[in-house]
Amino acid sequence: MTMTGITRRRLGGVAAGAAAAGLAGCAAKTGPLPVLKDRQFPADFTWGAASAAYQTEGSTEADGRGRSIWDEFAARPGAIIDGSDATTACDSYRRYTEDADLVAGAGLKAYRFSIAWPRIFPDGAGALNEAGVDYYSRLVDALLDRGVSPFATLFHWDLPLALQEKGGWAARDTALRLADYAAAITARLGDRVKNFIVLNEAAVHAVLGHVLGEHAPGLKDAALLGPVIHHLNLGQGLSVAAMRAAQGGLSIGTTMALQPARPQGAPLAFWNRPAADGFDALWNGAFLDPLFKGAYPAAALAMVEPMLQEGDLTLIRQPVDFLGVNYYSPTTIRLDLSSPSRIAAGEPPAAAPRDAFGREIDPSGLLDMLTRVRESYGNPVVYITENGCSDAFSDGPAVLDDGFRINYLRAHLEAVKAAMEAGSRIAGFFHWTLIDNWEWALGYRSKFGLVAMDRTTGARTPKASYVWYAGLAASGLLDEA
Ligand code: GCO
Repeated sequence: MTMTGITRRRLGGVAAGAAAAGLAGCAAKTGPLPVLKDRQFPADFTWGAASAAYQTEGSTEADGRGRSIWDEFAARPGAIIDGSDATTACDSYRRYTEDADLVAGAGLKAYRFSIAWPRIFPDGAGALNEAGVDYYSRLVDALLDRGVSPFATLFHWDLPLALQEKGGWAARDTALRLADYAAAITARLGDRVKNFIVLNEAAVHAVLGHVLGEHAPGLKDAALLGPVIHHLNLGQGLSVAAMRAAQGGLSIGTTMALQPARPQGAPLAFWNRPAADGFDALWNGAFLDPLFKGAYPAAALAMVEPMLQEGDLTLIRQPVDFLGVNYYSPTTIRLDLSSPSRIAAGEPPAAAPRDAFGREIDPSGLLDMLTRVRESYGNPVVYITENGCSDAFSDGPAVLDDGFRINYLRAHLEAVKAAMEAGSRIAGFFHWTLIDNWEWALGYRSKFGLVAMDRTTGARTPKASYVWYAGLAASGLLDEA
């Protein structure tokens, strides 16, 4: 199965015209949002920032860390747009107390980071690397000392290379290894970390890593999609069960990249509708349905069925304490009869505003997904675990006076508030991201931070959005545009 023209950037809109769209585009919004009753978030709403190990830590050879699939992928000629790698990134492995200061300095009460599996199990399984655990233990203590709750993601795409060599997520065994790792982390950090996120955006990892070859492990084999989806889901279920068995009192969730799939030419897009529905089933339904309903959508079932073993769907349907929702933009899909999947990236409406990164800006897509989670999946507690926008592509310094980012955030927080007023149980919001970092295949050219980083010195400089977000976290009152 191929999905014509679908790339990381097109998933969030369309690449063409990104530069031309300019920063001014970030100010606009489309799609009807209901008028808010008020703009005050509850006092107990959690304001946070999010990051990921591979994008920030650097020190990829320190203290016995094993190799990850991203080390291998980034070294391939042409894999990373600017030829960079993440061996330094934000140098957070050494500068984590500065990061913790920045989180606390903005008055944020939570920090979402991920744990690098290859630091804990350098060979993917077997002997645990104490020095790797120590790093996260120190990071957790630094956060707690500053009154910040750690939210730890267990798998943010950096699989130990040794597991990939045994088949990676196409192999059922990887799901069992994830559960071992989850249990080990719970035993070591569960005394202080109360909030865990098992997977980050399994759909992105499955599709971009295994079908499109744009992310590690860089495979282009559509036949892997079913096995990878199912084993990620299975690993999640096994992990939740293992963590609960290891310790009570934890709040355990998982994070999905939820994107409404809109048929090109909507609202009269009946021709493209089946392709959009097919994409939705693979991208959203293949993860939401097994978790909350214990079943795969029909379009996904055909792919995963050969891997399904008795009891798997019960294991996957482990109750979670919350769902993490990452949202950046909707995606537009068209029917492509020349593609075996019939799914192709479409063109968003011509008038749709774009961010400087080329992604369509439409907070109504976030409201749509939050509404669907509430109405179709039993209204679980939700944290928005990522939302934010990038500067225009550039090898130069970040834009410090980033009013476009404030506008983007304000518009998406209006969607969050609208969902809450309609009954969604949304407990918090994590800005993606704290510090400009290594944006996967886009290297250092794309910058999403509240804080800029000088790549030569590592010095951190808060942007206007950092000050704005700090004000919001202090009052909980969303200002008017
Ligand atoms: C994601 C990622 C982040 C990206 C962000 C911006 O989960 O998609 O967690 O790693 O950097 O989405 O593209």
